[in-house]
Amino acid sequence: MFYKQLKKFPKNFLWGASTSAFQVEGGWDADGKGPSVQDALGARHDDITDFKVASDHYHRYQEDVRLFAEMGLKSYRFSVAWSRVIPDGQGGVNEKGIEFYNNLIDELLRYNIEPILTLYHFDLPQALEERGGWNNRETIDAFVEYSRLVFERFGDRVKYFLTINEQNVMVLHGNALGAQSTKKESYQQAHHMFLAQALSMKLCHELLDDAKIGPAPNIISVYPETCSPEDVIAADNWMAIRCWLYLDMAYHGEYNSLVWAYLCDRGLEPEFQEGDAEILKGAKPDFISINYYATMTVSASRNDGTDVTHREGDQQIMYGEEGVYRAAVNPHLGKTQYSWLIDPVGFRTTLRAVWDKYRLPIMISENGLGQGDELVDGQVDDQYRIDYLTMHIEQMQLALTDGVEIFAYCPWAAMDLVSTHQGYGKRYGFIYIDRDEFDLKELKRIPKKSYFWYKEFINSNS
Ligand code: BGP
Repeated sequence: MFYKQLKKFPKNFLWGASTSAFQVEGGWDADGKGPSVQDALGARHDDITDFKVASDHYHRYQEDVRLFAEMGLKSYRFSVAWSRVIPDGQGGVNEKGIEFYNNLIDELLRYNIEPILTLYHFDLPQALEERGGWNNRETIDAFVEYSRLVFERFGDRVKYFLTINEQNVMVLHGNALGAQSTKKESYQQAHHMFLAQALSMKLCHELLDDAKIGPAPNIISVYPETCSPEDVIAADNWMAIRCWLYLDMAYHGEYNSLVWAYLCDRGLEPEFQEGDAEILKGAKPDFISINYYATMTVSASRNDGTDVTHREGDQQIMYGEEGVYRAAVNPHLGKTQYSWLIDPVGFRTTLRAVWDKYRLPIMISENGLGQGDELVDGQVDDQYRIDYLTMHIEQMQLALTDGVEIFAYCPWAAMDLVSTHQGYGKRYGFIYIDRDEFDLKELKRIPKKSYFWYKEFINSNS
């Protein structure tokens, strides 16, 4: 299908950019911050960049926000480090931590940049982890208490909240993020997170009249390798397990029936306590946020013990699962330097599918290209990133023309930051931070070519 004319992005479209606390802030123990699971993970590996200093945004947020403003950002998506504001995860509040986010929010608003606040982005307070983390139902109460604090202290100025970043990635690939859980435990943890999310969304609506809140899983399209009906079913299975479960829970407050059947069949179904079903149904999101990087392609499981494979460097972390799916190669897609697939058309497909299923406005909270950018004569020529983002924005505009309601685009990342598991050399930002993996240098901020491109783009589209 083609259009003679494409729909224009609305004037108030929230062109933005994203970061997360543990990847950008540094100041890991500054002013009373408690450790998070990410700090504990860093301490276990001295061969990878740790998050102690990261991009030192904690100490340089004013300079950073000024640069965001000069880039013309209309929104900025960041996360609050739970253990910065409640060092033990539950109980005492660290006013210094609150002050940091108050200052950051005020600074953003001074430049008319809409703050978009993620409550929880991979950095559970270590104190809670030591008490069982998400296996322990007390973590649900702790999350609700923490949400209340965030809504009460920042809700007078923040209008958009995201609950949990990429819950599906934490559940499916928790090991890559430092968790060591069995599959059974992972689904019990997921159940507790669903409850925490529902309670937090409900509380947000009770406390704040104007605020909007939504989930932020990593949502993609899963293609069948061929038109064999078995491959199609495999793609459908994996799409339900990997993606729809998380949005269905946020929206319907009910387990996707296919996924529930799969969980029961394997003895992975979580334990429900009395009242859980009501809690899950007791809240609805106002919008859906998705992180999109690339699609996946799968074929039918051979069920012969060979489905599970590990493809080094592959973003899809395509392990496969006996009886469910098998990783397949998509010969139609290119890859980034880090072997992540590039599929802008899949972005449009994904946006259409999410809109069709839920009919809620969509925010894109992540999308971007990680590359080992180089600083040459004081400049970074990241034309590849401009090309990547341009292709995705074109497809987003097509989706908009298809009728999908989209209101925000916040590519990853506003500035260079530490990758979740591939160090500082893998850069995503519009702003280069001059540091190496281990040599912090002066952490100078240097706008890349993509910074000037995005500035021009936002300027002519708003
Ligand atoms: C998403 C995470 C982000 C970010 C991004 C890039 O899954 O929400 O925190 O890290 O992916 O991934 P990576 O850092 O592994 O390259």
